[in-house]
Amino acid sequence: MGKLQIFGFTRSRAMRTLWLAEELGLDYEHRLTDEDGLDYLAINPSGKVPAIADDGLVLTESMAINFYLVKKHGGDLAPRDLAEEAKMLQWTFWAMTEVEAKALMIMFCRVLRPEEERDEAAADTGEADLQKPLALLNEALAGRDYLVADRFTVADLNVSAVMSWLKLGRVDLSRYANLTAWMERCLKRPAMVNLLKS
Ligand SMILES: N[C@@H](CCC(=O)N[C@@H](CS)C(=O)NCC(=O)O)C(=O)O
Repeated sequence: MGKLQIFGFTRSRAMRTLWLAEELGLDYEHRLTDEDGLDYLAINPSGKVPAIADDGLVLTESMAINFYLVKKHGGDLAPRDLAEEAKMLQWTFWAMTEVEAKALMIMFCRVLRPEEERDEAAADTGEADLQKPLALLNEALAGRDYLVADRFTVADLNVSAVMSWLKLGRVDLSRYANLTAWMERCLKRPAMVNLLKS
């Protein structure tokens, strides 16, 4: 049996898969796509990260990878029944479709692009558009520590990984107390903190 291989640099969407692998205590190999002798396009023809290779299975799409790994290895992060799984998928799809693209756009327009290519107006519009989804998430977290169950699950990991782009994009979250407390709870977990040190 080959060791699980996770492809993609840490500060990318590969982070959510590396984070999960750390949470699950998996024995894995972290590989970069520009590694000497590696034909990454044969693994993922889009060239994007992350991808994994596991026992002959090659899988792309960060959130599909995370559901595969958590269901394969089980434990507290995994769904315990169909209803939990459905809610975990619901929140994961929600983050990907309602938040991720805008969060990335803001991060690039405000912080990551070279100064002369930044676009504060586009970032401000994106931030205004995100107020509804952010208020919804904040409300969903009222009176609870985690999104789906009374424990940290793959839903919290997936959604907070998307939300972490907002922090990097300097989006003002100060009016969303439940959301910021939950993000702190998730993003300060030892597995994530250690990953960011590496
Ligand atoms: N929907 C994909 C998106 C993957 C993606 O766009 N990854 C970025 C890094 S965060 C990438 O590889 N970009 C390089 C490129 O577009 O060529 C997923 O969630 O895995």
